[in-house]
Amino acid sequence: MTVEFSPASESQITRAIVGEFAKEFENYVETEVIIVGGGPSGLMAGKELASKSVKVLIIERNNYLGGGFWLGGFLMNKLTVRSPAESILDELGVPYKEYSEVKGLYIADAPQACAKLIAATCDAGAKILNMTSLDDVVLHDEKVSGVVVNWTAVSALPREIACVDPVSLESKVVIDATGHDASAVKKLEERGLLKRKGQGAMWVEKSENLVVEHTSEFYPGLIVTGMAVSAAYGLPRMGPTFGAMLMSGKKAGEVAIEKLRV
Ligand code: 48H
Repeated sequence: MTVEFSPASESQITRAIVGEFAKEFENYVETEVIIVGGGPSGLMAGKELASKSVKVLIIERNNYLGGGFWLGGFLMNKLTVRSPAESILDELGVPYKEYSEVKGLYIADAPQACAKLIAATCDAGAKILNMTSLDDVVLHDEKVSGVVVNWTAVSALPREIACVDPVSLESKVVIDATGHDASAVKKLEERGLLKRKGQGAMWVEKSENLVVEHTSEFYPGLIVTGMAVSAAYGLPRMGPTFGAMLMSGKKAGEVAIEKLRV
């Protein structure tokens, strides 16, 4: 097979990347919602918001999206959700089956589920900044009004050459979807503005309902979702099952939309 690719020079390819990135970045320096963390809860929140035409940017410190959603648990790539969260797998078009031993416990292939969630979030129109880490929050009149970010690579530099100042991005609402770390919440705690209760011990029967129930504005301008909810409110953990992450992300999107309407 012979293939003739259309002509383009090296410099034209570089210009295409730099030009498009800079244009998009400039456009999202001020946005409606910033989501920190591109795991299952953050992606789901991004999908929910973008599908309702909200201008939303997801900031992810890794070069890949998906967080813990690529693996079901214990390095095994089968993931589980409990009813009623299979409705979200339906929404995403993820094939799954009911586990033969337990009614209402569903299993899917994690790579397929994660890829479908990422695709759905991008298709809905959410924009992504990869390799970008939360450095701080923007705080105006006791309200979170954006984030301070830096390239993730900067934190890997030796201290003596790491004088790279971060930049700020403004938004009406910030969603902390950074998982167990609850990184944005932590920034407020460091200033004595609130206290994280810290994630509780494992109790799957209780935890998933509680995480979805507590998905809310934890501090003016800052909504928590996913495992950041457990860390903020001191709720039990659920281990390797993802229904609450997906449903909490969807709810965080809904809570943000309500806030934007006020
Ligand atoms: C930019 C950041 C920063 C930062 C982190 O860990 P995640 O998958 O989080 P959730 O809450 O969507 O899902 C949690 C789930 O994966 C899990 O761990 C469960 C269900 N555990 C239960 C249990 O009992 O243990 O994704 C968080 C994302 C990741 O992609 C991080 O790289 C990213 O946030 N992130 N991005 N700046 N400071 N901190």
